Amino acid sequence: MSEAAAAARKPASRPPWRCGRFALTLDRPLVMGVLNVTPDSFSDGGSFEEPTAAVAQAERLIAEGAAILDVGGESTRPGADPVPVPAELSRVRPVVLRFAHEDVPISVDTRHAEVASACVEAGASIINDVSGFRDRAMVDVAAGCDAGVIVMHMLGEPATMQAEPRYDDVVREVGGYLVAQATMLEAAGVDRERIAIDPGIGFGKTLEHNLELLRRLPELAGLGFPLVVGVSRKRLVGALTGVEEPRERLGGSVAAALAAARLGANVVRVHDVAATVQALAVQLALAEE
Ligand code: HH2
Repeated sequence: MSEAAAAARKPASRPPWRCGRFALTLDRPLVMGVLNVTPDSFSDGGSFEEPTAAVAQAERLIAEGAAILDVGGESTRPGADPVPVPAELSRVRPVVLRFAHEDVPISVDTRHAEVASACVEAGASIINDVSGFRDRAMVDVAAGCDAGVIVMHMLGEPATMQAEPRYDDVVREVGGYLVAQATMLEAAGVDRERIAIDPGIGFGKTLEHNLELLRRLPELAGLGFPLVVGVSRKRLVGALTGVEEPRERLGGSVAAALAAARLGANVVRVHDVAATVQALAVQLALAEE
């Protein structure tokens, strides 16, 4: 193939995603490793609740190739109990502080402005808000710092989101919501290059809604923002495979991450970093000429 033809086949280059002191290049999919410092997360609750266990797991995820570490202190599984802010902060802040000066950006997965603010101060470079910056105080935190932000779509609240979710066209409605929230953030003073979007697989969606969102991911990738997708170990994988135990959903989770990356996801949020990094490397090599 001629050089000109090769250049023509290359995906259009995107500006980097600006996240504090990091500028994340998006010419290949990035793996975001999940660290839940919680007693009750749906797949790993209780495993990394102790600070030493949490730090050891973070080190492991980074060594396995995570390009971003996503640290959460409150489970958002359907029906989960809300966690008081001081408790959430005491779970996540030590991990953020420990990794604040490493080469991997730390993302804080929280719905609470006080937690986001304290973690950015402690060195976090990304605010990952599963409630999509609906809370004005969270918008103010984002506008007052230079962290990257992930705007995720969730229908309602974790306690009620799976009670008969309905959409006319799930992809259009989720995409429209994400663009509206991103536009609102820009108007509030958050630079566009800092904003990423996420359809929120499993957050107020039936199996069919989730599948439709994943199959039509190129439509969301075309909205002009870095696209984050999290399917890892979720109920969708269990429903398609009959595997009840979330930790045993590795094969399905890797397949979903590969598909999401192929269909336009820039960041895949996963629990099993090593297997996903390995699978993506092979997928990428096979797509190259
Ligand atoms: N999924 C979960 C939590 N945070 N953030 C983004 N941006 N996208 C997601 O899909 C997403 C998310 C749920 O997974 P997990 O953190 O493993 O479970 P829990 O909420 O029970 O802690």
